[in-house]
Amino acid sequence: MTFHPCQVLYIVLLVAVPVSESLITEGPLPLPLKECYERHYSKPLSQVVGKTLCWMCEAPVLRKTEGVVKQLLPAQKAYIDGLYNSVENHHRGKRQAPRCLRKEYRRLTDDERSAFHQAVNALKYDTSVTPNRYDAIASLHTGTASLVAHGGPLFPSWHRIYLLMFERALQEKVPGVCLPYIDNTIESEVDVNEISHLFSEDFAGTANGVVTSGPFANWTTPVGPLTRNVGNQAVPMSKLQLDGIMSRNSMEEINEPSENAEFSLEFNHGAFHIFIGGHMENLDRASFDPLFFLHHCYIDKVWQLFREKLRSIGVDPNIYPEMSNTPSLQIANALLGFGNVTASESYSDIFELYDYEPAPECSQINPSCGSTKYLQCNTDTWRCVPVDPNTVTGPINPGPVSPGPINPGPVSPGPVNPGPINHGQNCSKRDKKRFIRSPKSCQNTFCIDSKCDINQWIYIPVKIITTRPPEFKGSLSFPVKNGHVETGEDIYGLSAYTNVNQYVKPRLVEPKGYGNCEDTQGIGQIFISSQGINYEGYYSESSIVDQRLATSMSIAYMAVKNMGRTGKTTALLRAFDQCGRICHTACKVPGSNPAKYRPCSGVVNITPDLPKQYGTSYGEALLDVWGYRNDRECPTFDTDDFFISFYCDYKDRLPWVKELPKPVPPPAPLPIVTQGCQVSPGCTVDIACENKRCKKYGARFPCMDDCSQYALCVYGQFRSRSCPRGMIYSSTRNTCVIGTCSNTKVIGGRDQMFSMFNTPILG
Ligand SMILES: [Cu+2]
Repeated sequence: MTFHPCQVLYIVLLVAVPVSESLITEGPLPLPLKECYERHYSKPLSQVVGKTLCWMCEAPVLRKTEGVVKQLLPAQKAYIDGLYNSVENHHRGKRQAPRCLRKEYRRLTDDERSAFHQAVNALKYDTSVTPNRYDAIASLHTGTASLVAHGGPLFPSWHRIYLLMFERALQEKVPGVCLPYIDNTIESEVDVNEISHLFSEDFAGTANGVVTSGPFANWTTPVGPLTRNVGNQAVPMSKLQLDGIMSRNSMEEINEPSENAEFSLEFNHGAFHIFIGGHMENLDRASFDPLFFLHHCYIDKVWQLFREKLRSIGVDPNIYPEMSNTPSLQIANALLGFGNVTASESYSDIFELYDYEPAPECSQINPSCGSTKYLQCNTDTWRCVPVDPNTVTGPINPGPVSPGPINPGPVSPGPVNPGPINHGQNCSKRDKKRFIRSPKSCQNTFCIDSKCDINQWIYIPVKIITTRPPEFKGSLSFPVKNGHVETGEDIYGLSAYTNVNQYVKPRLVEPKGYGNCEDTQGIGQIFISSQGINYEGYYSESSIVDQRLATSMSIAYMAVKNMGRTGKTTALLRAFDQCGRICHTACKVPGSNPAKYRPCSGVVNITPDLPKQYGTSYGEALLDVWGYRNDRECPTFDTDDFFISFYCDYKDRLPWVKELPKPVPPPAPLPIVTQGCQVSPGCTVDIACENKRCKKYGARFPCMDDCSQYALCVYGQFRSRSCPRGMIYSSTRNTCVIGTCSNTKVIGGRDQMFSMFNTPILG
């Protein structure tokens, strides 16, 4: 008996292939991530940029809980404790340190700037603490140690004290040196194709790729060589967003978990992390790039401005904004991990140990931005903007305003033809419309759990399906009808294909983007990433897509950890377009042939079981998709077996959670009118109320039974609040003041507060 060759193959396959699920399977979202998405589901993506929203949810909860640095070594701990004590001694008045004036990075004198760089490098190359002083400090911002620092009201104050400790460490190396800040709103004005002086030799060095120039050139970190991908994805916080934060009137409104992400300081700070990319894009790695400290110095400056605003409207910024949904690691009595300071104490003004030079500004009367070399005044907007280092000839600062508008004025009507790209002589006179956003590449560190090697990674082919974006004005391919060219809309435009229109148009809701996505001329760029859930590793990649077409497709290869022969890899896969708008994830329905796709979480589990759906190298993954049989034929498209697809189709809600059912309002209770209103077992206020209900948001009332507590009206409900230790609530001043309950007299001076560091921490 003979077998046909196909039958042989069939039998062999039957024997060789174990009954197994598909190699890649869909996993559930980690619970904290799901909860974060649910919290923000109500926010239409037409109002907040999806990428920043996702970053805020994903960055703190995804990393492996042990983090990069598992635990501080005794010598590291001693060093960190010493830095904290030095901060504490400063505000106790024991240390006569000069008060720092923190300035914009570009407004430092050359001497000040080199002193700062020298101090940072002195920490980096001081190995008296393993692996060196800089990395010992940076490792505090990793793993569980920094979970207390993100996703809640501890965000601004934890980073404030962290910056103070870093500044102390710098001063131990170069006396008198102060932290500079990078004004995010200035950097947000840079054209997408330009790089400002910030990334020149004299400042932070290399913008794209491994950092090989500038003061931090060739730095190695515990998570690979220092790397950046500047300008790939986000635009830093703009003046408009800053104004949004500053328009709020309570600490609760600008902190996480937020009702309105657009007013949240933590939400808005994320854009700069994504903008820098590389190390800065991951919370576990960010602090290994010195830009982290300059960025957070600016965030601290914004928080300080906000604290001053609250003071000016009679609200005490020292009161910790604990809310009912505050993360448990950040309740008022939680410890920060520095000294014995608690969350509620961290809001105290005793940590206001420095001043900020105002952000660079210009006006008709004073058109200088305070830097002759690096900043110039845009006389259309009267905003300070960076000088473009590549196009500058002659004097840079306008001094007396030069004649003629800086902006090109109204853009000429009609279809935009890019023509030859013109890197004009004067940066301020260029026509932005003449620039095409040039695709940028991503440099990866290939690190997994601190080991950096490309051989630890495997590649999964992924499919990217794009829809023509809503803002794309069209190509220059126009329909001709009856001999007439109709220049209204190109041949791929919505009016040209009404049969497709019905499917495509309802999806176009114009989600908010970063604003660096105009003028792609149809050349879109989709950024994809994988972030380890059961390992510490991150990979980013991008794919160029044809956005002129109503629908088009491209293939990319996503790297994740090689699970080895018996292990399992769990990772979160995400994609965003060049404006930071979310691409939805869809997974192949198991067993479907031809392949069908259904919406999925983007979490994938990968095991070494068959069928193998990955390549151990990029080349192997490519040959899974494309068949090369001989060198004369075109390669064939061999598989449509992509486990995951990204649909970049511009919907306006977070795709990975369902809207929560609206809570059913409880039946109207019978009015219970009591003499006082009991807010909590230890706090009754001297007004009548129904079920703790209150009217005026932010209104405060003293608790009659405990002088250190007060009731605060938050979203229509009274909640009891405690003053920081050593303080009592003063109903005359409507705020917490220094004093004790037995001695309600307000004691002047601040020394009273400092005893808190000597008392054991309760709770
Ligand atoms: Cu942080």
